[in-house]
Amino acid sequence: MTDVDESSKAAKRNRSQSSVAVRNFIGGRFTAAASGTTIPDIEPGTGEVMASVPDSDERDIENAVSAARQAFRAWSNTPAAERSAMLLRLGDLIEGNLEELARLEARDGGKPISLARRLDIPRAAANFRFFATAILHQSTEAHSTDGTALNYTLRQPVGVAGLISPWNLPLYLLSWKIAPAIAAGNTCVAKPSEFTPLTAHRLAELSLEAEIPPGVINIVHGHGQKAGRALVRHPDVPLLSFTGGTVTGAGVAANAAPMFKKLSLELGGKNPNILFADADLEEAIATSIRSSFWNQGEICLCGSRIFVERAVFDAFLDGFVEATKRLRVGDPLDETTDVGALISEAHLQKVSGYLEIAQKEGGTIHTGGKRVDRPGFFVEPTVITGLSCDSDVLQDEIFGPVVTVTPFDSEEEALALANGTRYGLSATVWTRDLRRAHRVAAALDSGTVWINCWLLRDLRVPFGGMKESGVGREGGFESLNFFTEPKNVCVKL
Ligand code: TXE
Repeated sequence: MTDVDESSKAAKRNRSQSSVAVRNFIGGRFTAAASGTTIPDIEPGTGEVMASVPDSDERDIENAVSAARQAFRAWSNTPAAERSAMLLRLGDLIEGNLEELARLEARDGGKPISLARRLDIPRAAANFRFFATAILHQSTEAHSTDGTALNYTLRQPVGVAGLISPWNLPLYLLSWKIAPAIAAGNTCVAKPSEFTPLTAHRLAELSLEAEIPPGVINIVHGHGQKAGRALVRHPDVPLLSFTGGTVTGAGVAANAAPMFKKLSLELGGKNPNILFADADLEEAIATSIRSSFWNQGEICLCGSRIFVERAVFDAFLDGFVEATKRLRVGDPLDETTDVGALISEAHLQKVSGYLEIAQKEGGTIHTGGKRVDRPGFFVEPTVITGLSCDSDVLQDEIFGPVVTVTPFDSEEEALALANGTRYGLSATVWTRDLRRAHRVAAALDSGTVWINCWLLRDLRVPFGGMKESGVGREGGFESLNFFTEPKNVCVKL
């Protein structure tokens, strides 16, 4: 028997578990939605229902906000060192349950289990540990005003934080919001994506084990248009952190605007990956395979527009297409899988629509280009050349395993092409020329620029996007600043 046979058998064993009934987590208790109804949670790798999700509405949001408000005073007055210890315990519990959480994430979101093990779950644990420590080092400023007054700044928690997270990196992005919010002394109501509720449900259980007091973390599941919208519009939620699509983000901003809520929006991207002729081609190809196809291309930081200097265009394309062909598309629970399933049938249809546009517009599809003929929502990793940069394929966030490769002749042209979208989240630049690396980094419309790497993250650095990729920054002290309100106190001497 081959290794592949063994791992697909193991994948089947991992799936033989009964379907999960997800509950809301409000004031430390698990409850059904007030409506009494549920939403089916479909497993992308099989297309079958694997769990039921509470179909929550404004009544559940009201209960959760009320529990969070009640918990706020005690929690915000808990010494930072005690809050920190609880967050560290939660980080340890995530790490201690890594295997189970990785399996849940792979089944629920369609991502390869190897990626959940390597990326999603360790980074979720790291988020709690990082903010547990960061809160102990947050400092504020003081100014003596010509000997006549002393000004100092208090950084106070805001109250109940509304946290809305997407399906592509479910626990990773949820913890990216919950950890700084509660570390800074806020309580929260989180609304995970209705497509991927399972690790959020498990996080709620782990938060009880970590002895985080009831009401500090509340989790309400359900549709964005119902539960999410009610959270955004709730008058007792003064701060919102949202990660999701640009169109949804615009709706969140519009709903929040009349109440002047503090807002952080992490939205879509259509990120350039620029390769100059002097780059290390082998390393650039290996990393570009990950930046193109990791998590099926469903990461807002994926580099879906590759621009290559003409002198090495053919060499890059040959190597890149060959490496793409070697990727194994398959069961997310299979240890040997490189590319799993897209999140839903609807999303697969959206991605397929762009493959049709590419064909209609005369693009050359070097590999991929089709749905994989098996149950679930699988699309072949696809490499396209020959499209105009005005094409929707190069302008819209496809959020699938689809990349374009386009030649350029000069640094100036590369910059114009890279900046020629409405997005500005991240960019990668490949070159050995130090001066050019810094020059291009400064000129890119992008919240993050990676030089000769991709997704190398340091939690201390600011993270967020320009243009339609979002508003505000999170990460490190940017997050702690966002989740606190600065108050100036002026004392006359
Ligand atoms: O995400 P939505 P969708 C992009 C990607 C994808 C597109 C649409 O291009 O194809 O967005 O994805 C909640 N008020 N990204 O529609 O709608 C929703 O329940 C309040 C990029 O699945 O943005 C979920 O919890 N909340 C992105 C969250 O918003 C609402 C990751 C995100 O869902 C709401 C995901 C409303 N009116 C998709 N409507 C990234 N930046 O990484 C929905 N929600």
